[in-house]
Amino acid sequence: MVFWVFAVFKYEPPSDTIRPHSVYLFQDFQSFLNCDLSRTRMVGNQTRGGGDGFEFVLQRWWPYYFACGEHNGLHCKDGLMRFPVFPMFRGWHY
Ligand SMILES: *[C@@H]1O[C@H](CO)[C@@H](O)[C@H](O)[C@H]1NC(C)=O
Ligand SMILES: [Cu+2]
Repeated sequence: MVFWVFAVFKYEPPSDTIRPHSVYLFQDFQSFLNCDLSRTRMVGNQTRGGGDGFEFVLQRWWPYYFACGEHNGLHCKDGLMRFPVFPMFRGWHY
């Protein structure tokens, strides 16, 4: 049996009134804590979150750490735009 776990990201694309956002995936928890973007991978650029957003496949049962990468981590540092994702196995449902 194959099953997929996704994180779904949805954010407004930039406009006159909306400041841009983006999604970066950290390689380690320490970088996440410090909002250190030097060891990250962009998974969603500024326009990618528009419409229905996009899905990011979580391939392993371990924590994923995401943050907005704008202004060199400022949105991350202000505490609002970073979050961990813990894929959880909730059992089989029939
Ligand atoms: C952002 O990502 C989308 C979807 O992957 C792509 O079509 C678009 O060209 C990208 N925009 C920029 C500015 O890189
Ligand atoms: Cu942001």
